[in-house]
Amino acid sequence: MNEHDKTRPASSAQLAVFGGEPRFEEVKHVGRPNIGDREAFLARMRGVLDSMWLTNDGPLVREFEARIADTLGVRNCITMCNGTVALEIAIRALGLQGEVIVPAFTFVATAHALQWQEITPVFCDVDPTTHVIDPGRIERHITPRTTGILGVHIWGFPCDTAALEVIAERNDLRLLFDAAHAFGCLHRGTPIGNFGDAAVLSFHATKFLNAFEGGAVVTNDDALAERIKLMRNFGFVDFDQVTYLGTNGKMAEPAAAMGLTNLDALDEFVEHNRQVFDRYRRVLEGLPGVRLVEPASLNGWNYQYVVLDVNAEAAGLTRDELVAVLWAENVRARRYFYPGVHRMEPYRSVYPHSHLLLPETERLVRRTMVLPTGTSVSVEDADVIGGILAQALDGAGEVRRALERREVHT
Ligand code: T4K
Repeated sequence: MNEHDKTRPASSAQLAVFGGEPRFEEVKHVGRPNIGDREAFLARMRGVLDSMWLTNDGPLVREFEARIADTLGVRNCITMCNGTVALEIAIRALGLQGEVIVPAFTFVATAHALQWQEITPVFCDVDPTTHVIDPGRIERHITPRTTGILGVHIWGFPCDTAALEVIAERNDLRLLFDAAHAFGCLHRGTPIGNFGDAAVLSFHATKFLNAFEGGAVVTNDDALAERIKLMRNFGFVDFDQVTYLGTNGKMAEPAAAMGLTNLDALDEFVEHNRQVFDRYRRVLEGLPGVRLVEPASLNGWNYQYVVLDVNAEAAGLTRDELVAVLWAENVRARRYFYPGVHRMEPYRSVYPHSHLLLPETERLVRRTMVLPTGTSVSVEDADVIGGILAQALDGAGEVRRALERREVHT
């Protein structure tokens, strides 16, 4: 009996799309939080309550910032209430205005953080292999209004930072990275967070390292870090003195307590993710039209996203059909980042033709899906999920007809 035989339903007729019972009683999600030692978290929270210091640059926030900076080997870490506000503040502190070049194959927050400040996101296509912004296509988008490049280390896959730094330098542009997915990832041996002018992290519940909600800007530029600190706290330098336009981007102590607790468990999280990924890789190997997308180097990756590329012609089923098969089994695979930010409002109405310059993005948003991983997904779950996919591909024609009958929508 090989790996596939052990894990798939005995026949495709048992798949839930044909009326069988879902393979999972409890729904399997993409993005269930990784949670460290509960007792350690509760002890920290008791300390917070006892001290009555709940927010505003509290001791746990400071400790969290020092630990993040130390982990990444970066001079400054300024935590925030979430990754989106961290992006907004970093963009403003860098003096970005006019137009900024950014990929459309990303979570919508990347572009919104610009548009929110009336800066135009100019969408640039991505590399079909690495899924990150294609440096070869950036310069054609530069106009006299361009002030920066905002690269996204999507899935924790590093951007081509060297090429982007050259382009930024040559054109006198600022270079910011959205590293929401990339905490704990290395690029050529250097922790992500050390490239460009600054990088933004997210500690949202669904991220590799979560603080319930949270984010941070990390930078080796001390002057920039000072500006960001002021902007995060309304521009206050002292009790009654405001020297800068600011907002409220502060992280509160409970978030830092969660962040610190999860930092302590980081090695366990990455090891768990790695084992789940390895099992997916084994089960999916050789299946027609389905490929696990990997970074150029697995060394120094956090394995937080299990990304599949579906070639519908070779698979006999489309990405959407495979997602529907999984949802019927209570596996909430996601179509990240469908339909592409350029096809979301307000960008779709303002730039109705932007897709013409984004052929690779258009292709990826139709082919890419993300499978559950993280500490709430076991290696055995990965076996079962891979087995469901194998079974569906085995009976592709019947599965398609069953889906048409069920009119399953995802
Ligand atoms: N840049 C990039 C590249 C990003 O991906 C993100 C966020 C940002 C910037 C902005 O950072 P933040 O401002 O969020 O810090 C989720 C997250 O809400 C979002 O943080 C994340 N990217 C994005 C990739 O995914 P949704 O709407 O797709 O997922 P959501 O919130 O429905 O959660 C997914 C699943 O996770 C749920 O179905 C169940 C599970 N879940 C979720 C939460 C919140 C839990 O089990 N427990 C939970 O507490 O956006």
